[in-house]
Amino acid sequence: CRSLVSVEVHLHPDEARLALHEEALRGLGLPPKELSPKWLYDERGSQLFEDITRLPEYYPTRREREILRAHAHDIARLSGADTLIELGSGTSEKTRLLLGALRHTGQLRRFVPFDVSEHFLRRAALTLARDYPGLSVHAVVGDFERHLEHLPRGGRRLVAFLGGTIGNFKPRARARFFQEVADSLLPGDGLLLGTDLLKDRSRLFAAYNDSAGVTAAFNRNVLHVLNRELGSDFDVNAFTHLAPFDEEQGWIEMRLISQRPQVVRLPAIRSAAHFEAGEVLRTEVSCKFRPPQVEAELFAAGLHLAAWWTDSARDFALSLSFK
Ligand code: AVJ
Repeated sequence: CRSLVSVEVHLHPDEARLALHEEALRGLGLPPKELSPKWLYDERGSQLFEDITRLPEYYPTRREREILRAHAHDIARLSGADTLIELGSGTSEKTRLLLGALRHTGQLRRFVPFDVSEHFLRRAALTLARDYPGLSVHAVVGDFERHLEHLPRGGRRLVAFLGGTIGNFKPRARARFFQEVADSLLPGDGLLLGTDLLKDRSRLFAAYNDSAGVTAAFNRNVLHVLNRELGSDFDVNAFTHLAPFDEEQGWIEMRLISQRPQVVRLPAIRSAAHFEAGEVLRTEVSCKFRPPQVEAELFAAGLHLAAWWTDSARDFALSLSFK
């Protein structure tokens, strides 16, 4: 049978490595030191994140799934989409709930997974094309902070950005991202956005400081990534994990804390990083939202809220907005 799978590449491995080099040079030179959460997701990091989603303390994945199970058909009907574009397409389970509902409307034609990992995308694309006969799968390899202009055109499109990954952007980058999404959409196209909501601080804390230490391993893994990609010599065991909630910023901040003074060599960028005892390296922020704030930020970018769903505990929310 004719294959309906195609792949379009806007981000090559060399470019990704160069981006990491530039980022590391900038971020490790800052006070306070920081890295982009992007580098958390090598193969082992992606596996550890999968493990996180199954932890008893980590509620977002389960809550979002609950919402999608209950409302995928409403989403499909309201969106009227024939094309589903998934940014940072994670596990295909949530994708399948949406594809199933969109297929049910009879309009589904195309699925566009958009992700940085070509390897991962190819695998997902082939599996989904096999499981949804007649669906054309067009994978796009890119960074959704830089390559949104390459979203395929045509048809009525629904862009899904799930999991609460929007929380990884700080406010300015978030506004820029919403604007870029809005600019790449046409009237009638929609954005399905997953946002984690503000809640009891002890539950927030527990979700990012789990008792089994999986999040700690996930966080520390970024140092292995740097050692591999930069030829650096981070002593991974000399850093501990802590992810406090910052009340002022409204975000969880993942930190690696140097347990002793140390100098880390960074050969690939001909540099070195000095850490004092107790010094913090920030590896991720994860913003938590109030619904009216999300609506206002979407509106500021020209995206109009059409519907809003939460789970039974109001832990997490999905919003559907249109250009
Ligand atoms: C994948 C970005 C949604 O912020 O909750 C999980 C990543 N970090 N535990 C999140 C994460 C620590 C996750 N996102």
